[in-house]
Amino acid sequence: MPAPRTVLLTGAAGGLGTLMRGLLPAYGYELRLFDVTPIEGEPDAITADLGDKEALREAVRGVDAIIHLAGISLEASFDKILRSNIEGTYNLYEAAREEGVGRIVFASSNHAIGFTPRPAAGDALIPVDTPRRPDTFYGLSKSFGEDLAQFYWDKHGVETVSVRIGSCFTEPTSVRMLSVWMSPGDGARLFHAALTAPDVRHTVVYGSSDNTRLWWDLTTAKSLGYAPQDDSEQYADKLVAEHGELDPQNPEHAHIGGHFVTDPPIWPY
Ligand code: NAI
Ligand code: 15L
Repeated sequence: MPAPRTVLLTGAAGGLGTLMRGLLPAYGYELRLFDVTPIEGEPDAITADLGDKEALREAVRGVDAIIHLAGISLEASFDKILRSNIEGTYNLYEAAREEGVGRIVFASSNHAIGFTPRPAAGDALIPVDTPRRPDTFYGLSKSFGEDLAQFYWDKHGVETVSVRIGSCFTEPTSVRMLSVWMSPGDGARLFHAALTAPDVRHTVVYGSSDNTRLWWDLTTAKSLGYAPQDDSEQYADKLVAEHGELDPQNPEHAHIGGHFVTDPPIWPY
């Protein structure tokens, strides 16, 4: 596959989409933006829902690759998750297949494996082929997205890198995030690697910085050419002083998914 240049960024109005709109052009990408929420200052952005198959087909036409971030990013009723995340992701893959787009980077989530116990110090890191244990309907939709990606590779030859993102925000804001944080800079480095690595077929990777307190194995991400440069440890003293270390007896602290396991934040719309 030749190196992609024109990339459709779905979910471009969201938190991660906004960070990537700022960072990815430096890698030479020309971004086409898509979101149901209008984006101020971006008159060419496509404002449409993932349920609008015609709009999606037009949006993917002529792009070299897609970064698929759009969808409900927290817990919601099954009906809402079904419409935006499950049917919406299916609609996107169908549009890509119909228009001959060969590579998708899918924003999966750590919540696809949220009920996995977090490793204690000295335990092995969690591999990418650990059984999926979604912690929410949201996590279940990410698990579906990974299966959909595998199916579109096996059946139709559409390649995907499914990135099980930890927490991609400017700074980590909890002790859990010290383990799962992905700095925005490392996020852009990982998406760039996922867009350009040859022959990825369907590859699942964890999306985080190379944190001292890492819970999962970044080997597969690194095999795509990802070279993380950040580590959350610089924030550890402050966060541990504020909140204390994680308590293994507390179910919120004992699982990868953190508070999504016990009291997930609810999508507000
Ligand atoms: P966000 O909630 O800030 O952005 C999601 C965007 O998707 C919003 O702009 C929203 O308008 C759009 N959207 C929602 N439903 C849509 C629909 N039916 N049609 C078109 N657009 C729709 O979420 P964030 O944090 O930017 O995350 C982006 C993606 O990455 C999401 O898929 C999320 O599940 C995933 N992810 C993010 C993590 C993070 O740390 N930010 C961690 C793990 C996964
Ligand atoms: C996610 O999947 C969410 O989309 C994001 O908002 C964060 O909550 C993140 O996981 C996390 O686990 O911190």
